[in-house]
Amino acid sequence: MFIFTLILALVCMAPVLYAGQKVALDLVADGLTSPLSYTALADGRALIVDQPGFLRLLEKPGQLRESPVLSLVHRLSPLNHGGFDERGMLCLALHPDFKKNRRLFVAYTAPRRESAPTNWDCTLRVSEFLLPANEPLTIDPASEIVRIEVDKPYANHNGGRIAFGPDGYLYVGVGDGGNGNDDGKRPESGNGQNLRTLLGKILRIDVSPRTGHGIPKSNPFANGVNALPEIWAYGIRNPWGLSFDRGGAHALYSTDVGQTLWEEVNRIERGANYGWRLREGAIGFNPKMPGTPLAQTPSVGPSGEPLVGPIAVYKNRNGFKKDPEAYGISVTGGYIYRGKAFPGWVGDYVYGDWGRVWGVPGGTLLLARHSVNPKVQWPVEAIEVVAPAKLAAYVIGFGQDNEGEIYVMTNGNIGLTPGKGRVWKLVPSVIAQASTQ
Ligand SMILES: [Ca+2]
Repeated sequence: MFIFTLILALVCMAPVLYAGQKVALDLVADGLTSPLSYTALADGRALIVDQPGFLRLLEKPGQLRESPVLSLVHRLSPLNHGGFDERGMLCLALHPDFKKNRRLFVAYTAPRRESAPTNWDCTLRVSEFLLPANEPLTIDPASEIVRIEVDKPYANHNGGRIAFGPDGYLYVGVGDGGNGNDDGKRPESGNGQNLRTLLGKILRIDVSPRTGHGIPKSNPFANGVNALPEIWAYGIRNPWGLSFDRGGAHALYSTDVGQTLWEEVNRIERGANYGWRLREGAIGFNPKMPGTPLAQTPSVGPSGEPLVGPIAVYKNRNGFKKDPEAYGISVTGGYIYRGKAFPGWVGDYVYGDWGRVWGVPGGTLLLARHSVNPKVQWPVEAIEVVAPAKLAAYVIGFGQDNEGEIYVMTNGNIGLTPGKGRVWKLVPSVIAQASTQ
């Protein structure tokens, strides 16, 4: 396997094209397994979701509290610790009134529900917990209130990124159910375009009821006629990234992991169809021949509605092996930059790609430069990491602090190996070099 991987690496390693942006990475947390989300508290501490089922408290840079704030190890679906796995504890979001009500929300994969077909894999679950204010911060798992559950046919493409909007509603990204090409284990495969399933969608729910969830009246299919009322947007493959812009128009941005040829960033609008699996990126997709785009790009969905294209795309290395602008094989979503450390990035989308070659830890940081003209796609460029000398890890998530500065989460191993997970803060390369002298 190692030899095979090595050969793959040598064959595929065309140099990445760097347009000039450089960063240094300050290590702020070490000793994790697979950190997937970073959420700042008002006092400057941060809550980090570690995929095997732990919510950890970062007291300050370099100081991770040993005992977890919350353990969901015994509520997760079984995980494949030795190999690659997209299941586990996935994301955290604080209620908009968290400072007063201490309510927080966690997305994770739970065991398959009794009501799901026996050959399905697991359940994507979003639950609420209460974080009492007294120290040491600890969550009683018994405070769990299940808000929404989505049955999953396969182990991959869970989505599971969640975020509260400025409207106070909770947005939940749900993948197409997995395997590949949106085959979905359903007679009518193609979950992304099927409004009768929550798979392959961005959902919007009201978490003010005592249990479960309510449907905001302004949801596009709120009446539930011919579509499930939780749906906010559709035509999605695997939304591994979901964040609201903390400035500007507070728009919602999501990345969608591609199948073979294109990785994409979407600005998510009410009721819009983002194309999967009629399209991948901005081209027509043929599920029977994923490497060969359709001769004609579809422009409308099943009801004649227009398909909404991504705001930014880049090539997937599986389909464009020697292209220096094929930055990797799976997009990892981040944030619109509103911080101070990188004045030239304000309004741009900072994100990354998981890795350039399957099995070789080596992700890439990316910047999509905002385009003022809505008809012009945002140009994408790779950000060069100058310290450490190389990013020898998979890029698995991004976070943001109270000042709008960006954090990247990495896993040095393809599997869930304790000690391989790290959290880094993006800092200007000149400052990092000066501070080490
Ligand atoms: Ca799309």
